[in-house]
Amino acid sequence: MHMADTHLGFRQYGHTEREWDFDDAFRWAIDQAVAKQVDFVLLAGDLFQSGSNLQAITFNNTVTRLEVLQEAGIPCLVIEGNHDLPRYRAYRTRFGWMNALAETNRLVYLLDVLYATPLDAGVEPLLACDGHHIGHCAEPIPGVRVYGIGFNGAATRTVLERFERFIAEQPADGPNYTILMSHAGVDGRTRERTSSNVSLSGLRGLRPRIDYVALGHYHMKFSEDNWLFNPGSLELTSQDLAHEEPGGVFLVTVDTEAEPKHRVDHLECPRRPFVHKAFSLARTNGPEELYGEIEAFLIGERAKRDLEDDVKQPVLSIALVGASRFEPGLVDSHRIEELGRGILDPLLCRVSNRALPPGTAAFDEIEDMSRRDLEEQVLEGMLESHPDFGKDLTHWTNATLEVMEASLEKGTADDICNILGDTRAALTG
Ligand SMILES: [Mn+2]
Repeated sequence: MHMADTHLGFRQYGHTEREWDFDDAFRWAIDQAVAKQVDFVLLAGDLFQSGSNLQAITFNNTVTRLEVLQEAGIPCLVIEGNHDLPRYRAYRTRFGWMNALAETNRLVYLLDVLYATPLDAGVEPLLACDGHHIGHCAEPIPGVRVYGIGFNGAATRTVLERFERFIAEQPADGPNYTILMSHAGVDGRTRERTSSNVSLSGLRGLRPRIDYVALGHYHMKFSEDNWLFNPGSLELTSQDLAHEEPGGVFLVTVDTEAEPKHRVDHLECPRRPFVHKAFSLARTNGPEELYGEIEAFLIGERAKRDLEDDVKQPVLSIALVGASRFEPGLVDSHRIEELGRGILDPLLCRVSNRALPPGTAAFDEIEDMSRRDLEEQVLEGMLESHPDFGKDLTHWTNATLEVMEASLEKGTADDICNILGDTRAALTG
């Protein structure tokens, strides 16, 4: 089983229940591992939300969960993610939480091969398992070898290049199945492009020797070429990721005689539901109309919820966005919260009023708008202030949209003249 980014101890929105949600998710994953009788578990970093501010209860609960694996005889191999780093490291050692858990036999901690020893030709990697709980690689079952490379920040690329040279020098009659577990992002998976990312092309050199790349770091689920796998965070760590496929665990079945050597199934982690909706104030005439829209939306959501048997109350978040037609400060957020609580009975209800005063074009609030709505809003903003168009704003906005569409669809000049003529005729009667 391959999992990552459990972020234990994350008290999201300052809510204690959310902290237990992350614990529930971890317990679910461990129960799956035991129920499916997996040979071993890979935990690709970010076991904890905050290694620098780890609470005793989080550490204790984690130990309790890991002991379930231990009792079932399932080794758990781990690397250190950026969130796992302790506040201080003892001088010249890298002693952190993973060491602490490894020294008490709860985990097998894989240190970067490149750390302790300069990776020159002929270096023997230190093998963990069978009493040693810290090493550069481990063979949790015969014929399967797992290397670990934790979070390396800006050095990620260099470290992987060195690892590629190292692995190429290993004897060819090595293990039957080799896994590289690493905590790094992948280029192209989010809008950001950081130095701690890897690129698929940059990893190509590892392909002849590595059968499975077990990643963690990014919180959405993805895989590439049936070779590189990222399971996604178990619980939802950010509202921004709510539209992504939910994370969970990969169950990997290996048959080295077959081609390909593995079959990989993803199990989705049961999560607390999130209900999020952005309301644009650009097409609402006043607060009362807005409350009505929100109420209708919430009633619709409740109807959907009644059909599902979610045990957990949802997290509800309502955002007010767009360039408002009225003073956005007139909206009573408490009233919206009361509507939310009364209709959906959520765990918590977050209302954020990010709407802009009339006459401002709101370019930052476009995430939840369709292209058509956005274009309409921008055009309205431009035409509104013009003396010739402001009076019949809706007409001219629609006409402009039609002209845009006609030109995009390679309409002729005559088509465009006809649209303008029809608009004028409609206005002058
Ligand atoms: Mn993470």
